[in-house]
Amino acid sequence: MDNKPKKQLHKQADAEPPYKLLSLRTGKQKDWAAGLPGVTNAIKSLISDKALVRGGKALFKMNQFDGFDCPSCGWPDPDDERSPIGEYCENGVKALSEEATSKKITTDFFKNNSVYDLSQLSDYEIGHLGRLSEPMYLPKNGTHYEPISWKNAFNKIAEHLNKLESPNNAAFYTSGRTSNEASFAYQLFVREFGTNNFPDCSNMCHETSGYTLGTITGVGKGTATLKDFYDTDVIMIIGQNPGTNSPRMLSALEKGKKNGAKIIAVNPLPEAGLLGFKDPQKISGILGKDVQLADLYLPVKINGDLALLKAIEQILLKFEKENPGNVFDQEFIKNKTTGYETLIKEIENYNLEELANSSGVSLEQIQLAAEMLATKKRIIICWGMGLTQQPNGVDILKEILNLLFLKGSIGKPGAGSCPVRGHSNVQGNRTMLINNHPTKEQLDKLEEVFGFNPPRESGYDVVDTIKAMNEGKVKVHFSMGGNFLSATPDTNYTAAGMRQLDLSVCVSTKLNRTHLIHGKEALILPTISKSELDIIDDELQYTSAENAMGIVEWSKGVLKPISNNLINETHIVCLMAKATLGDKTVVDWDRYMNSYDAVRDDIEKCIPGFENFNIRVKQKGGFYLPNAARDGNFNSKEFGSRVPFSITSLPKNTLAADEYLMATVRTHDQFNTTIYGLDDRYRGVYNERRVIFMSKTDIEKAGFKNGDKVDLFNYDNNTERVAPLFIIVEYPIPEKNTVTYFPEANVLVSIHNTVKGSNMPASKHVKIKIQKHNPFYLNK
Ligand SMILES: Nc1nc2c(c(=O)[nH]1)N[C@H]1C(S)=C(S)[C@@H](COP(=O)(O)OP(=O)(O)OC[C@H]3O[C@@H](n4cnc5c(=O)[nH]c(N)nc54)[C@H](O)[C@@H]3O)O[C@H]1N2
Ligand SMILES: Nc1nc2c(c(=O)[nH]1)N[C@H]1C(S)=C(S)[C@@H](COP(=O)(O)OP(=O)(O)OC[C@H]3O[C@@H](n4cnc5c(=O)[nH]c(N)nc54)[C@H](O)[C@@H]3O)O[C@H]1N2
Ligand SMILES: [Mo]
Repeated sequence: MDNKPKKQLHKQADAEPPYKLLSLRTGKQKDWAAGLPGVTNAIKSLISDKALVRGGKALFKMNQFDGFDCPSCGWPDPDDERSPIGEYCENGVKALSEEATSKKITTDFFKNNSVYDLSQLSDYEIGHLGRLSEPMYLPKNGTHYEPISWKNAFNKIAEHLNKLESPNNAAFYTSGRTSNEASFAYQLFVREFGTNNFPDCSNMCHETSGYTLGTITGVGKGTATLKDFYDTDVIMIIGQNPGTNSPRMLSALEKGKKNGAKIIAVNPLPEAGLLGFKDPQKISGILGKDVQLADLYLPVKINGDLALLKAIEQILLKFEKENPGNVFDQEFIKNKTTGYETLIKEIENYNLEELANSSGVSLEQIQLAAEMLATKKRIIICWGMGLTQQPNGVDILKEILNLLFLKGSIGKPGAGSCPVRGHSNVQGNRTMLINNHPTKEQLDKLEEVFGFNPPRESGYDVVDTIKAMNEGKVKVHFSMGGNFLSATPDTNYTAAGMRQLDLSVCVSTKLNRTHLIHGKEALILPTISKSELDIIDDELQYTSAENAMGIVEWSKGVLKPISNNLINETHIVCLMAKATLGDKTVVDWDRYMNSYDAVRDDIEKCIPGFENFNIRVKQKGGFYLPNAARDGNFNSKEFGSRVPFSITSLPKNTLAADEYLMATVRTHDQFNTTIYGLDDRYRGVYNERRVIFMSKTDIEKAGFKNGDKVDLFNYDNNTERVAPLFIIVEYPIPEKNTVTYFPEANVLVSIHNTVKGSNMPASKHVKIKIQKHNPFYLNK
């Protein structure tokens, strides 16, 4: 057999999926989420790809006490009752069938398809090729990936890392699925190698939350627990789409409502999962009885949240003056905060009508919201990407904290902050020290326990890494999971940076575009997934993860791995460390390779809250990590034990007559850059992803029609960015606001458009212009 790859002219792979339209169908938007269609759709997705046997078996073990952690979102599992048929939602099933598919990509497939050819597939098609099953290597000037032995792969990595002028010429990315054990070993290797360059998916996700909460309260995590949702007065859900992105949250909301809670939803889009709910796990839900969720829906303008919060505070202040002590928690304010007087003066300075105008919400509706909050003491405020990805996201979150502090709604049952995390272990990755800004205490501890000198200066985050690659300062890029190219902003700029690398390495379960937009040499290292058995020396291993509410629980896969040639993430780290550091290392990597218990023992030595880790992680339901802010004990570096009221200022959102604000969101059929399907059922959009939602008025004013083909432009920093060939979909959305899907629209998100303070890409606040489609722009 001819083993040589097919010869063909070297063509550079495309950083974006083909600009091809499918055939859009639109239908009615839904006003409730989950229920029977949810279950049927989920089961359909299990049957497709013949994943039924593998996926179906695994389903019953997902999120069970002795099972594995769902690979989808980070919403916690109930710690009392769990459904005997599995604790999952429609999108959890889709995530599972995506990774538990029986299809796999073999070395022959890579031999027959060049990297360029693969780039001509859509992301949906690439994802449906199946699981990666062998380590692959792309040589310099190569057109096709070739098989490589694991040993040679680790030697290549070592060779490249060791010839760098400085360890800071390498960057080590982490996506949020990596277990605590693999993450801890990973950061240990990277720091022993000598850098803090840890770009991670948090840098695009909840960095804004971690930064703000950490600065103000001393703990960079939320405070509300699942139990708090069951017994509370008001739940506000701002800039988050739980029906699609954390469907199991709907059960908690329903339970809270049953016990008397009111829900206020704040979102430019009337998302189905905010309005109503049918629980697919319950007979009443399956039969179609839906529960109304939001008692009040506030259609805020994109970035109008700060004005809205200030308006609510002003009305509450008026109530407080009429009824002293009955609206604000004066005791909390007196004992736990600073800056109350200044805040009050500041709130009073605003003109209420102007605030309402800039928020986009009518004064009557704002009044209703304030009335719902006025006499209530237990308030939970949840938020998602709608806030964290705004340029002034830090200020918006500070204003949320102002409101919680005025109401004394933090540090007590039934109340608190709830940044709804994304990836299933994104919070755990940070706890395990995947952090480009480690604290002195954390580094001192590593030094004390392991005896090497960890680098002390801060490293690169995602945005810094992309810039550094373009400036030639990062030459090796290693990805522990994820899809760096497609998840990051300014796709063409990022691609230009990736192409300058000497080596790009991805530890992955599935093929994605980051494998195709590579360094001069590239490696794909296939790994086992969460649902698969992880066996070392005949002994089944388990890993652990921390959910969005700070509970650490174990996870044990149940399926036979898709291939015999996969290595689990922890072993990949250890083998890479041994190859790179050789005799110099002070860490006993073999100990970690023999059993994850050894890694957990060292985590216990280095990270507070993990006492008796190996014993407690096996407890039913896991254990809570300490969270002083949850107990009402604040201890921030800057402010000490009293939390400050923050003075924030309103953003100047000026748009030219032909400019619009664009937010990029997820459809119901994707997990980040993994495209499960082509529909966005709840929003009534089928079989197309290149769509832009616009209001009826804007469509008419601009002289367009519903269904018109358009090109989208961004001109930040004097650079023209184009996303050609989108279809206008008329949608109930505030004027001058538009919505597109991520990752297709990432090409428009400028690398310079970032969140002040957290340096996250501001992917929900992109200034665009819209023009009638011109085929000229289809040439890449
Ligand atoms: N099925 C599925 N589950 C997922 C994911 C997935 O892709 N698919 N991703 C996971 C990850 S990593 C994350 S971080 C989470 C993300 O979950 P979400 O935070 O829900 O993410 P998005 O879909 O980006 O959009 C959030 C919402 O913000 C709203 N929005 C936009 N701009 C504004 C604004 O200015 N103000 C307000 N108030 N709202 C605004 C949008 O209309 C949208 O409803 O989900 C996680 N879970
Ligand atoms: N414009 C815009 N951009 C955004 C966002 C947005 O709202 N708008 N959201 C941002 C957010 S919140 C996030 S979190 C990031 C997500 O960024 P990433 O986490 O980088 O992206 P994912 O699409 O989740 O990564 C999918 C890939 O992970 C790999 N994978 C899956 N499971 C495993 C596993 O168990 N182990 C390993 N090693 N690999 C695995 C597969 O190969 C798969 O192709 O994107 C960000 N980008
Ligand atoms: Mo995320």
